[in-house]
Amino acid sequence: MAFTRSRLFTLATLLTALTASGSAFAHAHLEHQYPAADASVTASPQAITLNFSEGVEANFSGITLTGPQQVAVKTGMAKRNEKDEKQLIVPVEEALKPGAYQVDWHVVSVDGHKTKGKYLFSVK
Ligand SMILES: [Cu+2]
Repeated sequence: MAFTRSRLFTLATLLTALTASGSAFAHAHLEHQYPAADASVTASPQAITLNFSEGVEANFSGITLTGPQQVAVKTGMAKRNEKDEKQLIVPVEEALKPGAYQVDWHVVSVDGHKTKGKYLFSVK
C-alpha cells in the first residue's frame, strides 16, 4: 500500500514538472507591436515597441529598421520595459520620412530560446 501511494505521488510530481516545463519551453512570439504591422502612421514614431508572449532578454534582442531604397535607419539600444519583461522598446533616432519601413526583429526569451521575424509599416 505504502509503495503504491508513493508511486502515485511520484507520478503526480512528474506530471506537474512536465506541465511546468512545457510552458517554460514556449518561445517568445510577437503578439503585437507599435507601429502595428501593415499600419500607416501619420507621425514618425519615436520608438518601435514590441510585445511578446514571453519575457525577453534585452541584451540579446534587437531590431534592424530598413526604410525606402533599403536605407538602414539608426536605432538605439533595445530596452526592456521596466514594468513588463515581455515588452521590448527600441528608440528610433531619426525622423522617418514618408515611405515603407521593414522591421526585422530577433529576441532571446528568458528561457534562452531565439525567435525572429519581420513585418512592414509605413509613414504617410
Ligand atoms: Cu522557448
